[in-house]
Amino acid sequence: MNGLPRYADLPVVSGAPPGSAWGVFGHDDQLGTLNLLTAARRAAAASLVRRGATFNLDLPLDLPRRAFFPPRRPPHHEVLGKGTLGRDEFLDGLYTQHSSQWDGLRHVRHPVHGFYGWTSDADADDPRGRLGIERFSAAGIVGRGVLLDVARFLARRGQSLAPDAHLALPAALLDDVAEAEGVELRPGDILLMRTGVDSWIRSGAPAGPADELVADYQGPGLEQGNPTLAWLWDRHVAAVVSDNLAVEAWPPPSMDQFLHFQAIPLLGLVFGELFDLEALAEDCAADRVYEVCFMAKPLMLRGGVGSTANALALK
Ligand code: UVW
Repeated sequence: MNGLPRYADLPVVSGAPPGSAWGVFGHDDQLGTLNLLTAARRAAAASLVRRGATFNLDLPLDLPRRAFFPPRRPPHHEVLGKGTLGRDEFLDGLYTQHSSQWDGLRHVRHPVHGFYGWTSDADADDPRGRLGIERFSAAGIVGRGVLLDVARFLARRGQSLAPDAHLALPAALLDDVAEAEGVELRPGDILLMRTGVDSWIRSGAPAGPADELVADYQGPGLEQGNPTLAWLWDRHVAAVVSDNLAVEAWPPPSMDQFLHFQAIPLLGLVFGELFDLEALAEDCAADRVYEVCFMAKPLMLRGGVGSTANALALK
């Protein structure tokens, strides 16, 4: 898909809010930037698989061990029929956005303009209405993934990136990381941004009682504001996947500047969060190949707001 407008030229249809991509993928679109994952791009991504190596990108479902946002919490998993010939099990309290996750287009509405693509609140609340995560599931999220290992890049410059301290990363820094890695971001790519929060969460952080919400968390992520939105839109990424809490730095300076409100409902930009990029990052640092075939199958959950990640990278 070529000829997409630049961020500065949005919106492209009358009746669409300022700074929105509504109508770019058609009036009735429900996939947002996933439209950029064309068949040709998926086929090209498949050709990146040379060794057949796979990398799991999901944290275990019970991590993080403490929730950052109410009412999320790790699920309760129970195995039934122990000591018999057959077993069954159930998961209780699966918050699809507790662990490695996709933010679907129902996740947030813009405070003034509402949900993506002229979707009414009633429609977004209807279990069979628009923007449910089942659309992402049916399409699949398959394409060329590009790992930008910000944590490793900064560490090489002597700057360690604390997983629990606020740091707003300018999007232009991603250009420096890509250049240092010798990789180029192309339209329709899935950007995999690593800050090192994945290793911190895997190590059992944040400390403290597992049943208590993490209060006043601060963490690294993309800087809020139009330069970041323009950077992401103008590169025409199909999705932004990160290992941190919210793609953006946490907390945002104010709710007016909350990147989620501009990116998801206005641009239809697809976010993946709390992914585990550590093993992939180790491999990329070793072989200096930062492009992968990325595959994910969000849950076929009708009317869903988000999904567990269910993601793999192949090299
Ligand atoms: C925020 O909305 C801040 O994060 P998440 O996408 O996990 O809900």
